[in-house]
Amino acid sequence: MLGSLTPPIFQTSTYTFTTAEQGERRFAGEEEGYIYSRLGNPTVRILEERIAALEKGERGLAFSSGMAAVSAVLIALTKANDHILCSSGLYGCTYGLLSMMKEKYQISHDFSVMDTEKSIREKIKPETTCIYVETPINPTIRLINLEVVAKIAKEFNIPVVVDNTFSTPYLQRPIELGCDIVIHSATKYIGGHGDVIAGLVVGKNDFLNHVAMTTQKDIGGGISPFDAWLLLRGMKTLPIRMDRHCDNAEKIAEKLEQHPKVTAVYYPSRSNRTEQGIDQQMKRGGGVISFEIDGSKKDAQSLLNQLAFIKIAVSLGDAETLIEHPATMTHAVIPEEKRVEMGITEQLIRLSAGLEAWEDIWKDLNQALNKM
Ligand code: LCS
Repeated sequence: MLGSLTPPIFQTSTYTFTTAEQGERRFAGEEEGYIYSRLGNPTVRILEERIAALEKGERGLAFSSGMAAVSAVLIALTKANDHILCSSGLYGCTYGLLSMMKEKYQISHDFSVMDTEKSIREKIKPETTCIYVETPINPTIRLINLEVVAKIAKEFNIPVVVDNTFSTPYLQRPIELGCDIVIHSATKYIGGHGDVIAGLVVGKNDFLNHVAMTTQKDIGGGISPFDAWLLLRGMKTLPIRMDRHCDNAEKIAEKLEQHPKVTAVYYPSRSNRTEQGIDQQMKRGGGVISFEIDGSKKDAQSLLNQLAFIKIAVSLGDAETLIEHPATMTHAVIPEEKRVEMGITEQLIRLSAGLEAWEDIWKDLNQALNKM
């Protein structure tokens, strides 16, 4: 715009009409143009076009949080008495949303490990209107073969929604694998600097136009122009940041596997990538590693307390290395029995490798593990 390299921030809530008749035409959809920033904003529009291009979808929509994106999509895809089939592991608040939808609107859900075609098919019901998966799953880093899920979903004419937060379009593009809708908590790698809460959705024009005019417009979880601008800035460095996150995570995963106090390491390029025949799905393993320690909840907490360089914090995908205890933090809302079934034990720790020198990250983690 006016030759500006960086998109300007259109920090405006509303747009003036030259005449009352123009206002009428805009509201009637007979004339292109902005009306009100909850319905559309030029800075936000640039962000939506860029995420659609990166994910190879027709249209993008931006939201004020990842959860605003998840809820707008799930509410748009369901009505009372419908059913959602989910990966056997989801971010805690997504689980919370599904529980609320079940309690208030009788929209039921089931979980499937989705490791075989049978495990998917047997959970699909006549009232299933959506398949919702995370891969890698937060926080167990289990993977789901998206091509297999998409193939089966097509037979039943059910849309597949993929939460691509952990991978980003740099590492994995679900739409190219046959899935229908992609969601991001852009708070994570897309923003990349720990300074914004935001969500993104990409998919076909028909469905996204419907979301824009219903669950986005009327529930009102759109993004602010400034937050959109922060994401546009973050996106510019996405590939180099992702490669560094992956380099660091690969090194830390390797070191963790050799540590006597660590009983299991979950990281895509090592433990569970080739098993399911999905080498091609992710370009690299991503920046998040989960691991189990030989000890109790108290030991897990004392490990975190011993760290000096690594920050104890939820979220992921930031420049700083962050560590958390899913069972008592991000996934604490999931009832214990269900949580353990998902593989979220009290021994499980999640680490988001930052952009620092990997030696500094490992030095701190190693000294804390040794003291545990
Ligand atoms: N989807 C996934 C996979 C997530 O990890 C999160 C947040 C969300 C959706 C929701 O996004 P938000 O509304 O926070 O932008 N995950 C978090 C986590 O693991 N730690 O803190 C937040």
